[in-house]
Amino acid sequence: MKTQLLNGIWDFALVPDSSTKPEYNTVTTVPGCFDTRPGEFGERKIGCYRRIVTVSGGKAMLTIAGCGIHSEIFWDGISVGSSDLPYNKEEYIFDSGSAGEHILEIITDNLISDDPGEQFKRFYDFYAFGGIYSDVTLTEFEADDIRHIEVIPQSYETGEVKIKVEPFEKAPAALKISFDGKNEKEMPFTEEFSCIVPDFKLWSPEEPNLHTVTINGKTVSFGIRILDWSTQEFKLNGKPLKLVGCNRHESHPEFGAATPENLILNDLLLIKQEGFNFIRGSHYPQREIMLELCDKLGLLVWEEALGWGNKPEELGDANFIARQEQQCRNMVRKSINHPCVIIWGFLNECASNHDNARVIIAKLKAAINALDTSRPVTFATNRPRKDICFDLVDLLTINIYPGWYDIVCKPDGIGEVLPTLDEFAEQFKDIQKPLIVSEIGASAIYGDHSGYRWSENYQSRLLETVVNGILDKKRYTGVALWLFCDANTYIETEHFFGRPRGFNNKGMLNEYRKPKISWYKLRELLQERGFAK
Ligand code: ADA
Repeated sequence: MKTQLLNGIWDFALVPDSSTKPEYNTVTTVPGCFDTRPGEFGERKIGCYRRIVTVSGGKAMLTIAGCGIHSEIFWDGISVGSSDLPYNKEEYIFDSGSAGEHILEIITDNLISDDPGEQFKRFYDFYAFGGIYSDVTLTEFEADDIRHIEVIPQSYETGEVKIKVEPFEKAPAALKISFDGKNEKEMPFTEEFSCIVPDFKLWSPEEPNLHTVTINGKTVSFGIRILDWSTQEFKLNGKPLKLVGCNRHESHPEFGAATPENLILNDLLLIKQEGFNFIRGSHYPQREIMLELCDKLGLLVWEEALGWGNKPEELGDANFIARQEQQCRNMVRKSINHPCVIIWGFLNECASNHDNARVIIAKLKAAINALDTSRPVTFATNRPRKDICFDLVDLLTINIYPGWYDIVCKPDGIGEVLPTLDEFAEQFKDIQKPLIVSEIGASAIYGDHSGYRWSENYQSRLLETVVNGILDKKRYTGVALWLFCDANTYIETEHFFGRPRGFNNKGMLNEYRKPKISWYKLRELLQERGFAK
């Protein structure tokens, strides 16, 4: 098996529609978003990427770990696959032909269509970037090479794990297995087996110990930790967790969704230094480097499939449902070995007060549980007072905006925060599921210190009240504040009225990661409360 990383410089053309033939008269870099190129922001077009790839010939798998809205892949001019699942990691298997040079083209757009089955909608409150967001790799394989390995921890007391092994096309005769590169053992092929990890160390936010397993030359990293969400508490290795964190978009004005690795690292270090232990990866599958870093830094992650405010007609559309199911399967397959991922989610703020939601939510939960039952599954609701789907999922996760949207014209809405938290604690007092505020926050324009709504000080007062409230109220298992940093959003729809500068301005930092007042104040608060050092 040989894997080539195909990142770097590619030939490039941007065309307005599919009837225009690309001329490839310029270049671009992969990963990269074409609508962050000078002069192209806000353009909805088709990005055409081309490069030469040298292979030994035979079967190959191309992996694209996330790209724009609709994509099609061509090998020597012949289509080898397509995707309409933005932000998803997808694998394409094809015959690469004879040894030597071949032409690989990836055609990927940021065109938004109003077809109900589409996964990215015009009304989503984050900018739909175009381009290739993440790594592109090509793996040449033999039929009995190992394609995929899953490691599911079974016990934090014994270090037992269940391992699933998937070959490309046919089972190899034997498996050669070693943990942490030591003591290789051989056994006859089996698709699934349990074993004890030698000299195991547990993974936790405080001590994020990782192990590796190598099977027939393929290595994956994993961590041993067991989650328990069977009561109102959320436990990791038997110890209750209080989740205190923020939502984060993979977004930057200069890089779009193709954020550089170093920027991701710096964001995570900021989050960790702040005293947060939890990130909700809103609102789409996360980049692998982000999850790898969270594994190593001991940050806990909620990962979710792409969805936002989906309406009853979308929730009932057969294509929409099938694509959502596929997204959930892709996400679990991609991330199952990451100990940092502690929650699977989907359909942020869908019409969960409508019957159509019950059908799709049950299907997505089942699609995830068919692959993984070691983590809780949920969706974030923005209608907790009239939601009819709470019984279908494992957690109670609510997006609420007391003091921001949920006020009319009082001079100051911060007084709404604690009573609202009390109201939901009371509503859910008898349900044996953890209760998490998955979004809460207020907009603040960077530099506005007036103290009124939209100012940094108002946002800070609101978020401080929230964090104290969540830490004081036992019924709450956690909170993900909205939002880590300001992020590009609507410029094309009427929603721009609520999004000055074309940004969702509820960040605690601005889009260039410059702190607002809340960032400093919350750090002090989290230090006092024993979360930050
Ligand atoms: C919702 C939504 C977020 C964002 C937020 C806001 O709760 O889930 O993506 O749009 O509201 O800023 O209004």
